[in-house]
Amino acid sequence: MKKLSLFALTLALLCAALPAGAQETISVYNWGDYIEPQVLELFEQETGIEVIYETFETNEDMYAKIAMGGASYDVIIPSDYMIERMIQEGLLQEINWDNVPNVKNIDPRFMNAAYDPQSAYSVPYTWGTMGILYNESTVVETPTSWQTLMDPAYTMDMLMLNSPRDTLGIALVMCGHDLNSTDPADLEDAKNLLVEQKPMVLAYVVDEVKDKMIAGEASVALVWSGDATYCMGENDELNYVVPVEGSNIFYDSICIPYNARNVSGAEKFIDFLCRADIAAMNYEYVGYAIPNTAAIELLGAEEYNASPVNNPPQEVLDKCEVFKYLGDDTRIYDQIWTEIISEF
Ligand code: SPD
Repeated sequence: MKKLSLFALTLALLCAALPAGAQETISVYNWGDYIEPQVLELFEQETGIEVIYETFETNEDMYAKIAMGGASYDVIIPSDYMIERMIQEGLLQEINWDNVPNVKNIDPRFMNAAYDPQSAYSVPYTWGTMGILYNESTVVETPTSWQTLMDPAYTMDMLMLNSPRDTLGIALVMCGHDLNSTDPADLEDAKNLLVEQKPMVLAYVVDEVKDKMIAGEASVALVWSGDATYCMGENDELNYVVPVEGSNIFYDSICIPYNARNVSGAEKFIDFLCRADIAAMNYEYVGYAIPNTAAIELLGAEEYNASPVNNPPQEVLDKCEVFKYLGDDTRIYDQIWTEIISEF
């Protein structure tokens, strides 16, 4: 009897500690400026699940936080090479496709990519290229080559990306090397080029590039194509080119980390993002090309594909390469980047 009342008391105390009707939540960790805020509101209204939303600036920042294990997120949106790394390191969990029926809207050409060959861990969200965003009214001549970013005419008039893999990758291409090179001599060339370029750089930025280019604070900038689309929509004098030497093509995809707390909520959110109307609304806000065929139909495929930023010519795509995870050599990239950026 005594035992029973002790049990009843413990139960009562436990129940009192649990908030009645506790709010279901999911935590989402995404790039800055990478979702239409209304999408979050609509999801909350439709599902009753509250979204706790945090942003990061680079794949490397996001990775560090998750790999250290200090943070738990239900949904993250890394890029290709980082997904490859996180799969290898056991930092992602497989997606149960039965719970993501809207994956049917994703163009099959974007599935089973090299970074996730079985499409077990990721759902394509956006994609794009890297290139030069330039102001037609202030450039000396229309850029066609990456060498524009070494032109002293743009001293303190150019913006570079504060993102190690992106900027070093393009520096490798500028030196005539492969953008996935791990050859120490190639990387030394890339480093020397960035050191030489540094006195000409007004700032190393990520999302701030948009306000600065729209406001005419610089003539040229190394950007991701979606940000170019956004800026070109705000300022008619801006244009975008993927230089002739070739570039990076990237894919950002939605994943569930190994230590997610609300997997079923995460799947609901992923499915919501794959819905045609939601993906279309999101595209109109963020500006990045989307792999969602049903959303492109809704937006009007003809108009969507008329943009060479969304739909680059085949000869441009042929010269673009995806970043790969480089294993231990990633450390050399990190070291070089720290040396470059720390003195700025
Ligand atoms: N506003 C941030 C957009 C992020 C785009 N991702 C680019 C990934 C390049 N590897």
